[in-house]
Amino acid sequence: MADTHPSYETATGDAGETHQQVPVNGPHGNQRDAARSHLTTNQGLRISDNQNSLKAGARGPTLLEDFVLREKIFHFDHERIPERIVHARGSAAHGVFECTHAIPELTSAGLFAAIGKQTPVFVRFSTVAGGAGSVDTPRDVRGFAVKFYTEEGNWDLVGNNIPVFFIQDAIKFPDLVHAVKMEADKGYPQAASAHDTFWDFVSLMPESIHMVLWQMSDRTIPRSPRFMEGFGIHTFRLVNAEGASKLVKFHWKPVLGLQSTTWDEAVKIAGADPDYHRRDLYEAIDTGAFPAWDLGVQVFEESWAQEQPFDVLDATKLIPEELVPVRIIGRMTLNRNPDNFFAETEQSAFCPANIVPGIDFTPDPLLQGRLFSYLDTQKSRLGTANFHQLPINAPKCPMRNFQRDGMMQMEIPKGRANYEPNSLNEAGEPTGPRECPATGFTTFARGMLPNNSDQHLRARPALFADHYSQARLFYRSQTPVEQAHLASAFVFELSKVGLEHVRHRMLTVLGAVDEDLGRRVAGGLAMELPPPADMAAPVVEMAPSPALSILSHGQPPIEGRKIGILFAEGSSLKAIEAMKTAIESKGGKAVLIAQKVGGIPVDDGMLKAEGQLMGSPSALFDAVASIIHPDALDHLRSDHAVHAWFADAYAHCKTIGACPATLRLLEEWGIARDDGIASLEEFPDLAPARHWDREGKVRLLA
Ligand code: HDE
Repeated sequence: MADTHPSYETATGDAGETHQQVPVNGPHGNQRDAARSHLTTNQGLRISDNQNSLKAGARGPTLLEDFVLREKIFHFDHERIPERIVHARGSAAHGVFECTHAIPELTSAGLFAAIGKQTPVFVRFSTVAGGAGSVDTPRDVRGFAVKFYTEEGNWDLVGNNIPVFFIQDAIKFPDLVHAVKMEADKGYPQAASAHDTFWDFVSLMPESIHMVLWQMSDRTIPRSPRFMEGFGIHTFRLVNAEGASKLVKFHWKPVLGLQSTTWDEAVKIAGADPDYHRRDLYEAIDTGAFPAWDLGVQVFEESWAQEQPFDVLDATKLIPEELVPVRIIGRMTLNRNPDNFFAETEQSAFCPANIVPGIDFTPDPLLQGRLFSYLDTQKSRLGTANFHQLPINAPKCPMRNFQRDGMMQMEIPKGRANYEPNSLNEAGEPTGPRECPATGFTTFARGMLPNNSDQHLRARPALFADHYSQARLFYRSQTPVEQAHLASAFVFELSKVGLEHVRHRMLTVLGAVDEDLGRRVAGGLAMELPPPADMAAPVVEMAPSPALSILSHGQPPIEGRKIGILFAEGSSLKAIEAMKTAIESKGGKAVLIAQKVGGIPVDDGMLKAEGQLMGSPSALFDAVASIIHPDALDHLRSDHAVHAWFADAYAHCKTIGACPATLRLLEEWGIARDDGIASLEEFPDLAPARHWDREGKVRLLA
């Protein structure tokens, strides 16, 4: 009977066998829900049974005829596409960019034309080296790719969270990426630069050293994308409606401020929550705590650029903010999570060549290579030249041209006009679109930077030879705590390098950057500091730039930070609620943690935790508070997770808000009281300051 599937079919075996019951209709039996939409094949045919394949008898082989099964398995077999060759792991969000300071005198780009002008954006943050399934918190550069869906076409500002890059010329990019990815023979390490081939390569490429210093700084272990800066890196051009042009560098400044983890935290977070950044971004947006960034520009004249001791076309160099201030021109707010990770985040295709009138490229040889690479790789990743038609990539303004056909063409262009010029209008037919000399994109007639000649040479400009000045500037602009982190990061990474001569060579490079840095790293490796490496150009001393440091900006606010509150049996409900309110009234997020999540008796009823202690180590929080009853101490002190919670929070230099019973516990465990161990009353004001003076007491720093 077609309409009433029995849940079980009675199958009769050979004569003499007992009867067996064979499930034929799955766990839902013949449930029918008229309100539910119908499950269909890809051809729209309603499916009657999604639990059982079609067989020759209940115990017989599956029939080739079962097109429902074949279609389903076929599609599943092809669900994966190649992951990005770099920046494979990422997460993204939709949002809006709003112009807060119009700059029509600098650019004709419509999105900067008037205060209040809004442009939709899609932003993808990524790690670089690891595969799509790797963790969120390796030591790695982060991608910061923004697609602006402007009224004049899509503009992609495909940047990183570091303002400089490892190499000067695109021709070295495949070598760099091969060196940093898992080693070719071994297939490991995943998402890590701490191995022979990376350090072999960079120790032979002195142009990398400036970026390597940034990479060994806390910038590459960010607290989450919400607390990262972004940079367009290259020098671009702004062109106004009159055709006058200035040079520009783009900066994103997080409204919540810059914040990083410590290395030990990053390692622990990788185990406790491999999706830490992805989750952080998703949850912040989901709960209405929309992350935001200000877009700033450093604008300068070509004549100014020509007087500098560095070349603005060299992507291994930055322009200190103290030399050219960053002017804020707009704010980007991420306010909507993607509905579908694959369709949007995975299929998004960013490309530095996606540009709009009013913005143009420069001959930076790294940028020039990128202008080719992205479109090329996306054809191979997304399988067809028509990937621009995917909803996430399609411009929101009209898109019309004579490009036709190709695999997976989704549009149905009408008429015969698929070439230009044509005179089909004379036959009463549509002619199709026409070029627009007045409003269309025109490449800026390039200014003649002195190092920008018409000759075609395989050469680099003379100033590109200075690899050390800005690396030294970076190191000397850090606070002592950051310098110690940097040196310790080098020690960690180089300790993983098995090739003695590579370590030795790296020490010559570091000694050339700064003798103090070289000595610390050599000390950490128990090696002698060799003489500094030869330099292709002399070092130019530059005044320190505090803007390059994360910690010189003072105590971060509690807004947007996550605070863990530990409670146990008998804890004071009133005190917990008061703490939660104090944190949340300042814009922080309080998360209740206990040994069990289902509900624990507190002094005034039952309280449910939002996180179980074992799965919520203190590394996941910006600061921790603990509200416990003295009677719970016996039980808590025997739990290693409790000890680790406090010991890690202490070692990660976090503020600990402690009730008197917690103080007893800390004292027993030898966690000495200091300025960062606060009473419950002081805690909300002090969190999430870090107490870096502890660091030297808990770990060996280089
Ligand atoms: Fe990329 N880069 N890159 N890159 N890059 C890619 O494009 C490339 C560089 C950056 O979230 C690829 O679609 C070359 C600098 C981001 O989807 C590929 C060179 C900067 C993303 C590619 C560079 C970046 C990519 C891989 C040297 C910072 C992720 C997958 C000339 C300004 C975008 C893809 C996303 C992705 C090539 C250097 C940023 C292979 C050849 C410098 C944020 O096309």
